[in-house]
Amino acid sequence: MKFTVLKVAHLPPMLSERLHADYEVLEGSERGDELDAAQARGIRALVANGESRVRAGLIDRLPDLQVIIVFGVGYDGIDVEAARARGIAVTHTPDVLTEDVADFAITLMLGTARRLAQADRFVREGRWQQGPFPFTRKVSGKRLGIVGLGRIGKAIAQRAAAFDMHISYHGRRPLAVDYPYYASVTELAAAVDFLVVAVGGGDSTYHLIDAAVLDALGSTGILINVGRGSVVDEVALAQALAEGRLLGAGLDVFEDEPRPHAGLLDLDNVLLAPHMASATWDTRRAMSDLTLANLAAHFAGESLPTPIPG
Ligand code: A2R
Repeated sequence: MKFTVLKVAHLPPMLSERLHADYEVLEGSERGDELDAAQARGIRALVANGESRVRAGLIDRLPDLQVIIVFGVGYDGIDVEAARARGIAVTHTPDVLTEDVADFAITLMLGTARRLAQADRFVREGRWQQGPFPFTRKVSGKRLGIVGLGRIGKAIAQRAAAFDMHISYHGRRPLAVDYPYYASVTELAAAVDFLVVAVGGGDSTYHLIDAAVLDALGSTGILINVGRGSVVDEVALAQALAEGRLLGAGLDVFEDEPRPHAGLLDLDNVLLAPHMASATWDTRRAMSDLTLANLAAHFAGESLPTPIPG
């Protein structure tokens, strides 16, 4: 007998195909209102991605739901309280994507400071013949502030150390590391050249990077976000960039994906990426394997490889 799984997100074919081979897969929306009661009954697992919104309304429609499986490390879109109240487990895919996301944070930092996208356009559009490309900003040896020194934040620090950067960080509490700790994110921003956001989403980090933090980072500062779009006040960011109160930004995540704030699209001092930090073949394969391993462990009655903490 195949167990029934509800898929509410776009998943890569390498995962979807294996899901379809091993399970009875129903495709649904995040609201689930296309499911009639008979279809909803019997759904034991729900597969989402890191951007999915799985609210109490959907959970309530699924009387037999036992586990929510997230393809991604962030699970701020899942109503964890509603799931826990029903004894529904939640899993995600930490660790396997840490290196790629850290690599991409460094890519955005270098790309923004050295204006790589603009340089590419400069060559393609034949502007090189009229004169040299304007000077850019140095990265090596500069001051880097990391907001969220977790798995990804630490991997970013490791890479930045190879660039002789001076690293400091902000989190909810100081950690047993040698980098200077700032209890205030605004004070951290005032003390660095580059501020990299590597925290997850949710209420506790909503607009943590606001106008005051951006002003503290200042007209020579660069903001990088590989955490969650909701952490940065995008309207304030677009204004700061447009007015030159912030030098630049490199963003992989946005408040309303896939629609970055319109004000950002016309700016020349922001590097935009389509939430692709973990999107390499190797890592998406590893994330797919871990997603399936969590699902299989659940149905085998074994302990889950990577449940969310708490
Ligand atoms: O505050 P702590 O000690 O729990 O540190 C965590 C920090 N963090 C926060 N920092 C400041 N204010 C908050 N309200 C807050 N909440 C959490 O973020 C920890 O150092 C870091 C998250 O690290 P991990 O849980 O190890 O997650 P990982 O794998 O590094 O991924 C971070 C996020 C994901 O949630 C996705 O949204 C994105 O990166 O890909």
